[in-house]
Amino acid sequence: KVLITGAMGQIGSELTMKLRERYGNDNVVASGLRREGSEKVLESGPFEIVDVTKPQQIADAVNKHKVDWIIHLAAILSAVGESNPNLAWDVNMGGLFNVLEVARESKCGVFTPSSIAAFGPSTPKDNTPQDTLQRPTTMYGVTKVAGELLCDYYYQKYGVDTRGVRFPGLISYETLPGGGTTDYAVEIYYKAIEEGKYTCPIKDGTYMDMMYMPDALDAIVNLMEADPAKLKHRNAFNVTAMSFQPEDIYAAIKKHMPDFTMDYNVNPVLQNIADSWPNSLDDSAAREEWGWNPKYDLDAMTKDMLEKLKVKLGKDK
Ligand code: VAH
Repeated sequence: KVLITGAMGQIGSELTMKLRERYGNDNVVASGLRREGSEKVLESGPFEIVDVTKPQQIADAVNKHKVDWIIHLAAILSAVGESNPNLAWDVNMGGLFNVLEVARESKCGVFTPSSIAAFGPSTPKDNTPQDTLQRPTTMYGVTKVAGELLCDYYYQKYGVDTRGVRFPGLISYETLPGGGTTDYAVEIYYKAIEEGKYTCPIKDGTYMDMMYMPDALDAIVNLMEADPAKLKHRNAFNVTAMSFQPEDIYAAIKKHMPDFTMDYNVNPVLQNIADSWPNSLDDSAAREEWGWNPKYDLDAMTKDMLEKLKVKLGKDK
């Protein structure tokens, strides 16, 4: 049985539906701060109110449903984290610590994602290695590196089966991202359809790793189901599907919508964060140890995103 924290978020709302299809509705317990958000999640299986900063609420959900895997997605993302670093520390570090403690006591496995944000300006930027220098300069990044180390600690010291990937920016059409630095790559599709123009907050030439949500969900399932004997790494596998700059995603959309226009109004806070992150990751460890193999590149993602968003926004007529 699986408990998903942050199940109403950008990843959680889609992962819940995928896992319910795969493992059965009643075997996947969704949870969040409030009984609000994706109707599909609320109607298709069990839901619990869980604030991850309150350990008893995690323990109650785990005990009530006899959970043996916790997929911990509740987090404050990079941009929101810079405007509220204390909250980011409390939720990201406090929440993860609470989840790991409950997992230790209840003998659960834990999957929790790290991020390309776990790297900083002194990390090699191109083809960033799996094992390298990690001196992030955002509170979100600090919580991600510390989270990776804490998950390793709980595996080595207590035998908790902890696993995780370093996600790049994730792009999807179901649920908006929750205040990250890569959100522009989601917003641009909405604006292209709704307004035919977009003002980009990230400077052209700023490369960041990105991934379409279907590949991200496959990464979580494939790592969770991987043979643990094959895992040389445990947490924080580098995974990526593409790396692009604003001009590239603009051009990919323009192939389908020739009248689409884009200009720039750089947001210094977002630009600062983006500049501190890698340009492209080396994800060979994930490919070797558990068969990571993304399916969507920029053109395939753009074609699917525009098709699905036009339906969602009622512009497919
Ligand atoms: C963010 N979308 O921008 C998240 C993610 C790599 C980016 O961690 O904060």
